[in-house]
Amino acid sequence: MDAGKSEKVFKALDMFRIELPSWGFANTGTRFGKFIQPAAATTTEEKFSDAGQVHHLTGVCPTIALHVLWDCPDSIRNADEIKKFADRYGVLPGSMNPNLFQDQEYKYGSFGNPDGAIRERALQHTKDSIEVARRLHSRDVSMWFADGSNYPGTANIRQRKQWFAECLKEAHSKLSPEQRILVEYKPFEPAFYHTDIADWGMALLLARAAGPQAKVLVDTGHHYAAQNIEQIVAWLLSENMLGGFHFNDRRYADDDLTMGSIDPYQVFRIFHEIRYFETETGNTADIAYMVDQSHNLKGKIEAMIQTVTMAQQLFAKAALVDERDLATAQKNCDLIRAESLLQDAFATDVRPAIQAWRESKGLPKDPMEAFRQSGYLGRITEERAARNAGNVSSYA
Ligand code: PSV
Ligand code: MN
Repeated sequence: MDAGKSEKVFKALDMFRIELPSWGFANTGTRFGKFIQPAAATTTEEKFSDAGQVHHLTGVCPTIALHVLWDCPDSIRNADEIKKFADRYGVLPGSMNPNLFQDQEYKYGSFGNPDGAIRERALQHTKDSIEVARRLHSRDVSMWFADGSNYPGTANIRQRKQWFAECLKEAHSKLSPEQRILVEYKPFEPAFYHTDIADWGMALLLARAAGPQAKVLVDTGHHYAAQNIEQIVAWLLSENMLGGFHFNDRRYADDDLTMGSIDPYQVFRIFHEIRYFETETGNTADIAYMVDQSHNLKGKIEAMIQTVTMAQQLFAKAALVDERDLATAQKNCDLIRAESLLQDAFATDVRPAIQAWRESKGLPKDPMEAFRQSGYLGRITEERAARNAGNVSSYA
C-alpha cells in the first residue's frame, strides 16, 4: 500500500471508536436454551473488567453500554459504584439502555400499553435512566421497545403511536442539553403481527415528535433481508437524524452474528455513505458506533476482539474510496468507474496498515493473539466457573 493510502488508513483509525455492550459478556441464550460459558461475566464489575480487556488490547473501545436493569438495578444508588468500576478497569459508561420489556407489566407493551399506569411506570423508568446517564456523564439514552401485537385487530395502532409520541416527548423534556435519546426500530420480534416502531421512518417521526435531541439508532440486524441499509443511512444523514449504530450481522433476522461475517461489503457501504456525507458537506456526522452482539457459542471476549478488528478493517477500507473521483464518475454517469472505486477500496488489504497503526500507538499488533497470551481468560475461567456452573440465569 502506498504512503498516501496508509495515511488515509491511519487518519480513519485515529477517529474510529466503537462501544461494547455489557450484555455481550454475560451468559445469554436462544429461546431454546442456553449454553453456559464458564468465563462469562455475571456482575457489572466483571462486565467492566472484560470490556476493559478488549479496550486495553484494541485501544478503540473506551466505553461500555449499560442495560439499566441488568447492570444498575438500583440505578441511582449504583451510579457511584459504576464510576469506581470505570476507574478500575479503564472503560467509561457508554449509552444507557432502559429496560421496557422484561417485567411482567409489559406483556401488552410499555409506552404503547393501553393501561395508563403502565405507560407511566415505563416513563418513570425512562426518566430514572436519563438521570443515571446524567450522573455517569453518559450522553446517549438508547430506547428499544418490544411493544407491538401478535394478532390482527388487537391493538389500536394509531392510538399507540400517539402514546409513544407523548411519552417520548415527556422523556425528552428531562434531558440535559448534552444528552440525547436514540430511538431504535425493529420490524418484528418479539411481536409478530405489528411492532410499534417497526422501521426507520417510524423511528424518524417519533424522534422528531420527541424533540431536537432525539435521533434514530440503526441496528443492522433490525431490517428485512435484502433491505438497502446504506440508503437508509444516507437519508437519515441528509435529515441530520442519524444518531447511532448497533452493529451485528445476520443471515435471516436479528441473528446477532459477528459483524461482517456474512456481508462485510454491506458494512463497508454503510461506512462509505457516512464518509461520503462528511467529505461532501464538511460536517462530521455525530454517530455513536456500538457492537450489539451476544454470542452463545464463541468465547465472548474473543468474539468482541474479532468484531472490533473487523469493524476497523471495514472502516479503513471505506476511507480508501476516492470521493472526489467518485463524485465525478457519478456526475458523468460513468457506472463502471464509480462502482470500481468502491470495489477497489473494498478489495484492498488494509491489515498491514492497521498493524502498523497499532504499533504506532503502542498497542499489540494482533489483539487476539495478545489476548490468548495474556492469561486473562484462564484467570477468569478459574474465578467464575463454579458460579457459572450453578447459574442458569442470564443476567445478574
Ligand atoms: C433488541 O433486539 C436489541 O437490539 C436492543 O438494542 C436491545 O437493547 C438489545 O438488543 C439487547 O436486548
Ligand atoms: Mn440493538
